[in-house]
Amino acid sequence: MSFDRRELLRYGLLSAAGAGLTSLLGCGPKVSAPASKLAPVRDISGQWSLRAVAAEHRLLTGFAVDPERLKDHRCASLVKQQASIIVPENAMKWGALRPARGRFRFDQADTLLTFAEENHIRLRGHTLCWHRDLPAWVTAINSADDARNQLVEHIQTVVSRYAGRMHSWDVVNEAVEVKDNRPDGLRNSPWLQTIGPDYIELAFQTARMADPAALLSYNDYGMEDETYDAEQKRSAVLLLLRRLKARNVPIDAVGIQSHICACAQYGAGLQRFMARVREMGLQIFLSEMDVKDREVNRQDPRRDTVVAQTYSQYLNLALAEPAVSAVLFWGVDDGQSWLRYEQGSDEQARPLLFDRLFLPKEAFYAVRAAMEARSEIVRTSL
Ligand code: 9MR
Repeated sequence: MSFDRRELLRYGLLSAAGAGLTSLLGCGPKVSAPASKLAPVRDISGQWSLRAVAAEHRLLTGFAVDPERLKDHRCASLVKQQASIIVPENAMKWGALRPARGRFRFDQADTLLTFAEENHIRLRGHTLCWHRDLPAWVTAINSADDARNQLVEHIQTVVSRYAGRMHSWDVVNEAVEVKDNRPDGLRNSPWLQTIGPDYIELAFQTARMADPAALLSYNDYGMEDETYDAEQKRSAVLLLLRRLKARNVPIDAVGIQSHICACAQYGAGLQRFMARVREMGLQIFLSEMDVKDREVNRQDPRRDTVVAQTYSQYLNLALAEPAVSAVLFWGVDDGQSWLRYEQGSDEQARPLLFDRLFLPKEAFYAVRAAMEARSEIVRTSL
């Protein structure tokens, strides 16, 4: 019996998504595909790379990287082989770019753009306006005029420096926080406190003027699963997006961060949210994907299978949405993931597609298969 490439990959998906893993997690039922006897194609180069498979299915794909990581040639070669888009994990945040008022430091960001351009990889900027990673001189600002001037100067300077060379910019990041209890759903961030709710519009307008070619996105987390909190967050984000669209604010895309969890359920709530975003004429980026696997028993040899299955379930759902145009993972290899040193420091976390030795894990094959399975209807619409 012989199979063509697409069939093999599809069977690969099935084998990555083995049944009966929910008992491992001690949480609700997970949608599982039936197991198959056929293993996925193990070659990950050329036509079998993530970037090649993604391109066939109308997707860009890649990783968050920081320039320091690219000094490790194993990391750099893997990024060149697998990515059609990258995003700086930290190198374009205020903390990296702004050592002092009136001063900019572009060395790290420049290194990344040079690497991207030399290797025909698109670069996505992250992030122009966020409540975190702000230098002390910014959080000390207490007048509306000063805050406005600094925000505008920052966005003008940074965005125009790279104008015409960026795929997209996360203009505003994580501006919604339901728990802050405002009727508009906005986070009580330093920018909101000084400038007021219009800081969001100001940031987008300034970015568009500085680079009319880059796609401009709003990026946020906590909108993915089927919990009450996620539904509240989705409603608040939709409210913000509708307000921006009603005021003709230049926005092109929404980043759904997708820091997903092996113990959560994903379904209709996310599907509905993505459909509403598409109806507003916006693209969707799955912008910071990884899988938290803290709940999985550390000793269990099937831990990687659970992570792979979570990727499969989430991507099978999300990639059915035609507005999704890019999938980015928040790091290249497990050794450097933020989940190892932030959020309770799970040093054992195995959330990404490659292990510490840069070898592909089951998660890689599950993701590649989910991209390959993206239907013809999705690929030809939009
Ligand atoms: O992974 C990033 C970590 O290295 C930084 O210390 C942290 C603060 O700048 O930001 C992490 O990345 C965050 C991203 O910028 C926005 N979404 C959540 C990510 C994980 O916290």
